[in-house]
Amino acid sequence: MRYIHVQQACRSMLIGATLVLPLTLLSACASSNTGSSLGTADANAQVQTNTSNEATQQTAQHTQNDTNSEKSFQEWLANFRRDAASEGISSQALSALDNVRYIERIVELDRHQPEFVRPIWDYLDGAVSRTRIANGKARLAEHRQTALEMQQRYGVPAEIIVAIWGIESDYGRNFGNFSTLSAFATLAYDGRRANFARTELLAALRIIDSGEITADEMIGSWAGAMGHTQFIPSSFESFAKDGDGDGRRDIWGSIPDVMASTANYLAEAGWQAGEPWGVEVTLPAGFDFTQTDRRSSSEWANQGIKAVQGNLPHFDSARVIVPAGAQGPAFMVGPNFNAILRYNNATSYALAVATLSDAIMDRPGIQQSWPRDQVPLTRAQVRELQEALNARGYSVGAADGIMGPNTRHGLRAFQRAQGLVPDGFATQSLLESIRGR
Ligand SMILES: [Ca+2]
Repeated sequence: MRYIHVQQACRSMLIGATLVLPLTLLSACASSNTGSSLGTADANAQVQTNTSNEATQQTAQHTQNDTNSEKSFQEWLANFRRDAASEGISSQALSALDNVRYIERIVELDRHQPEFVRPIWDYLDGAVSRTRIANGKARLAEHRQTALEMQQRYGVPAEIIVAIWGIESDYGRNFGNFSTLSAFATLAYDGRRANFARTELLAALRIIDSGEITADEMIGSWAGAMGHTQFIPSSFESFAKDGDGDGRRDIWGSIPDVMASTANYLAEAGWQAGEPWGVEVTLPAGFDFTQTDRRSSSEWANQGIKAVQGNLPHFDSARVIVPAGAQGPAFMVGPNFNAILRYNNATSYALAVATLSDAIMDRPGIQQSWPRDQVPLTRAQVRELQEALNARGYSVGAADGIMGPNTRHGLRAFQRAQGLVPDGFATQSLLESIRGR
């Protein structure tokens, strides 16, 4: 749910600029996703220099497309309504579908892929900013009793609960203003992730049926993540908790419910009470980076791994990760890091939650430097790398432009075969070297 914050900023920009050039504006939003405020300025300049003729043509075309889409969307919705009725949704809840709209912007956002893969240090700079840390301390002070109560109940530390809140919705200041029903109806109709969205739309209607929230109050991100905790409806059904005991699980308005739901999610994801998320470590010279399996902290210590500060915590089962390769910081992460990954399966996300929680408690931040001079690969370059690895027999799956686990695994094997440090981190120089072989 990382780019919700970006999308929010862009949303107000879109409203301000009317519908003249939505696609240009959206690409500007994507560049702000890579941390560039210049993209926004460029887009504004383009809107201002756009001639009124072009604007009129584009608006006319937009309206025509909207009319066609709207007509077949209403047909789709009528079919869905019949199916939902046969699956037991009450007619009262089904009446909420009367106000559901097809939202073109959601389809555009869903189809958009940013050109650059944002480096982890760039993401962390934004996600764990000084303001975010200061606000986290203030929120923890304000809700300390509630947070400690949920820590007691679920075994998840108060500062982790607050850190998730901070990363997911900027402590509730920014959880999105899209109708969840319209978001999932649009995504289900659009078809790219139809089954997922349809399942979530049904779950959303069941939640409305339960009386815990009205359709009007059920709001969240364009992608359907709801309220302070950014739960999709199926997660809400499985994990949301009534923290204040009023009989409703209100992740939009009740901070005790928000905190209980987040803590319960992490507890269900395997959070181990009393264990840290992990620790920053130094690796010995000649460390074997192909060791991606889990070992106990004493086994890692036997290889010469040390905590950057203090002693290694005890883990029965921990991984060593180098999110920016051998030239960047290294971490030993335990089961609680994996629990955070269940909330959002991205190392950058989990590290943001972990380091924000530490900063809120005035624990030291990451000590080793990120390789900030590395120019990130574009998506096209990642695809090129994937195709090159596949062509050389390192099967990494479909070339989708995303550096996932399979790509990193194949990359490590290639690096090792070439006598390079097998850290699975893709750089421009690595791309050069694979082009040359
Ligand atoms: Ca409640």
